[in-house]
Amino acid sequence: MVLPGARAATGCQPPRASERTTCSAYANGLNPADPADATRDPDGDGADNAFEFAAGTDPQNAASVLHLRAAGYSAAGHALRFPSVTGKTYRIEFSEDLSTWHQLGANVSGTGGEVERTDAAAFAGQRRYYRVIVLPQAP
Ligand SMILES: [Ca+2]
Ligand SMILES: [Ca+2]
Repeated sequence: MVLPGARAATGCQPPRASERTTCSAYANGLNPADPADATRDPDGDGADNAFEFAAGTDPQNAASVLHLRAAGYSAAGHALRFPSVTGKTYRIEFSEDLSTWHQLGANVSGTGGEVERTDAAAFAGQRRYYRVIVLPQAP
């Protein structure tokens, strides 16, 4: 849906980076002039529109959402997977108390597919919490 005053969703190629946000938002059926749009979750995937925008996921598709999941434990450690978006950079963190967080390995560049990383320092029976963070893009 293209809202009044918006450019057409197809062929939308704004010349300046500052216009990309508006163009992308309109293309996704959102209204940048409505601040309440940021906290809405029209696809019901649990990620609000502001988070979906930062993560590069589709705010109109519940299957498109950033989530970290455990992918099993082996002698190599705990495997973790998440769907990534090309051009995004992620940091996986772990905590043993949900208070102090530590970075797990190097930052991860999005591939457009699922990414897997292993926490080799984790051992069976150990309780660790994990989270994935989308790092801000350089201007
Ligand atoms: Ca959502
Ligand atoms: Ca979504």
